[in-house]
Amino acid sequence: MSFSARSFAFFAALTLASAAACGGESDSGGGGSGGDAAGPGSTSAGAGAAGGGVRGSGATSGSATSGSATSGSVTSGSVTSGTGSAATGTGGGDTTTSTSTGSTGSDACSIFCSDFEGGSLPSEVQFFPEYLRASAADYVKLDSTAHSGASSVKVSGTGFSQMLGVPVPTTFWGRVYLRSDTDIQMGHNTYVAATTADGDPNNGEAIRIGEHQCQLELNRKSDDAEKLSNGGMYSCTGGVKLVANTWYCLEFYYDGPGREVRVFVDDKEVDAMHVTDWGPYDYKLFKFGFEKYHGGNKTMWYDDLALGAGRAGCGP
Ligand SMILES: [Ca+2]
Repeated sequence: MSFSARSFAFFAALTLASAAACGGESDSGGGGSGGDAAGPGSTSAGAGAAGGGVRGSGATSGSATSGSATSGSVTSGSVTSGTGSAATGTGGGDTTTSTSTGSTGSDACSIFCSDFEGGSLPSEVQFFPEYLRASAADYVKLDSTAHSGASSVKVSGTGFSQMLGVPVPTTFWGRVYLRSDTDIQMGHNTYVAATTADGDPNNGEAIRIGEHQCQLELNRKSDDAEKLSNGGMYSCTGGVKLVANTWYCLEFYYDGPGREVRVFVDDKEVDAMHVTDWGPYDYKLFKFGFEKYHGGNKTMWYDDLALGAGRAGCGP
């Protein structure tokens, strides 16, 4: 569908419920759509995106909780909801101190932190969808365009879904620095998400933070409910806009049982994306990368990821 035709469709949908804005998310080329398309087969094989692991440690010494994630698989059972102590873990290969960016507190890394400086993707991070895991390197790799240090995660968003997942408890805070090679798009796509399922983009519920109508937006997979950062107008007017080749500090709070999601950009809360009635959900996995429903390809970089029971903040 051409840009103009799609635009017309959007405006035609304007008078309908906002939930219809994505039209079922079914016009994305050959790559599937909206998290609802079946992938080309599914196998459990694949070596995984993880190499020698970098296990992030908290910014403070704290009492360590033993991380039990092992290379090649990530067990959700190994993740604790955080007790205020820093997780240092024993999985993976070389252990390096993780992010020291900003005011990362003792519980901001209680789930997982990484500055992606370890020379390979941390072993706790796995590529999804699983049926493409064997070719994960085509989509995700470390890159020298970094927010901290010399390395970040580069995501080549050329397919329907190319995401990295980290197991999380059902309530968590997150902080990640992100940038992309394009201005925020009019088409609908996802940057990060929390999901109740196993990581397959077609399974379970997913509460996604991404782009639509040239602005940041919050979107629910099951019914396409959407919160645009401009307060709901389906136009490119207003809202939070991320421009090309610029690092942004994205923070998010997912409270599954409490049915709440909060989003912050560069320390400022995006009030229009605050929901208190989405759920209850039993989140199991946090994902970051790029998932494409409408619109063009996009290359994205992620650095200084912090997932924990407490808020990391953006810091200096
Ligand atoms: Ca880094």
